[in-house]
Formats: sequence, C-alpha cells, structure tokens
Amino acid sequence: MSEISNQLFGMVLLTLTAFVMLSVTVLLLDPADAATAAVLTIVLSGATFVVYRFDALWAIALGLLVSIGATLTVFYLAFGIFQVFSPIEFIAGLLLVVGFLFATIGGVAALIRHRRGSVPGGTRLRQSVLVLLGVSSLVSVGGFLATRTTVERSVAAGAVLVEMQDFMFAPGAVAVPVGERLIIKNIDAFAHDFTLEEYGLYAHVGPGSEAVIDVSNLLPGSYDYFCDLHSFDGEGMTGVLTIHQ
Ligand SMILES: [Cu+2]
Repeated sequence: MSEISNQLFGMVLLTLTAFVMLSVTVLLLDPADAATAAVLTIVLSGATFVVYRFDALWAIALGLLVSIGATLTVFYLAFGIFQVFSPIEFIAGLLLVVGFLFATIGGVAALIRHRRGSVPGGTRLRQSVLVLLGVSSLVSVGGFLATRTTVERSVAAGAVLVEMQDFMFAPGAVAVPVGERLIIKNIDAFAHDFTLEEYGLYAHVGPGSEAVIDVSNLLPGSYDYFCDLHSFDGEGMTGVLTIHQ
C-alpha cells in the first residue's frame, strides 16, 4: 500500500465524523439529522476511496470539494471542541476540525505538487495527531465521568424538575412555589446550561448531569431563562419560570 497523503488522512477523519454523527442521531432517533449524516457518510466514503484509488488531479480536486462541502454542511459540530467534558460533542468537533485542516491543506498542497503522495510533514505528523486525538478523547471521557453530577434524593424531594431534552426545556413553562428548589436534569447527549442572566443564576449541566438551581431569592413573578449554548436573542432553547406564593 502506498503511503497515504495528508488529504486522504483528513478525509478519513471527516468520514469518521459523519459516522459518529450518524450513530448518535440514529440512537437519538432523529430522522432529519440521521438522513444528513447518512448522506455525508456515503459521499465522504466514496470520495475518500476515489482519492485513494486515483492519483490524478481530478481526484484530488474532487476530494477537496467534497471535504469543504461536508464540513460546511455540519460546521456547527466544530463548536463541540469547547465542550471538553461532553465526549460525543468534543470528539466529533475535534475530528471535524482536524479532518478539515488536513483534507484542505493536504488537498491544496497535492494540487500544487500535482501528485498525491509524500506531502511534507507526512507520516510522523499524522501519527502524532492520531495520538493527540486519542489522548484528548480519553481526557474527555475521563472528565465527563469525573464531573457528572446528580442531585441527592433528599434534596430532590419536593423540588420542581425541568428536563433538558432534544435542545429544549421540558416543560417549557414551570411554576415553582416561593422558597422551593428547581432541579435541572440534562438527558441529552450534549452539554446545556441554565442561564437567568439578570439574577446571576447560571449552571453548566453536562450530558446526563443534574443541578440544583437556587431560586429562593427570586420574588414572585415570571422569569425568562435560556441555555446560552443553544439560544440567541431569546430564540431557541428557552424557558419560562414562574415563582408563586
Ligand atoms: Cu442547550
């Protein structure tokens, strides 16, 4: 087997990203995202094979176009690199960013050199990147396990529960008696947060974690809260909290 190029290496990582996305969306039973992920996986696998099989300019150019197109389609996955302790988001984000860099820079370099193989900084660079990806993924899984939080049953008794699921708060509107606690439970595979800006209330809630929100100093009334990661200008992942007597 001939030595693989940086472009091919990047494309393999992008294909893995699409496959991770496919597995996750199928598990979460999200048909729309699963369809996107399935198409991406097939197109990227095909293009990766073409680049591997044909040492020609057209193949290199095709690989470059497919890599850029696939990355643009799911560019939002890149934000996952900021959620270090949320393994699925983090690993997919990392694969996407590193894959895109290798596929693009390697593809352009191969086009300029008019050939596929032996792009400078070859095997050793790719091996180091693979090791770094592996270590980062382990850190992510370890951090996820170490920082997962649950609320004790004694604390939870009588408290009002809001779940975070499918990038929404459920229920979207919740009423809490004065002095009672609010518990936020994230049952998504992604990190969320609870933000009630004006009152300095904030909790980052990782996948599978729960958190107690101390709303005891809120006066009776209605408050709009949101997930800062998945909302913008009051749109998106938002909820309404009512404190009543
Ligand atoms: Cu969120």
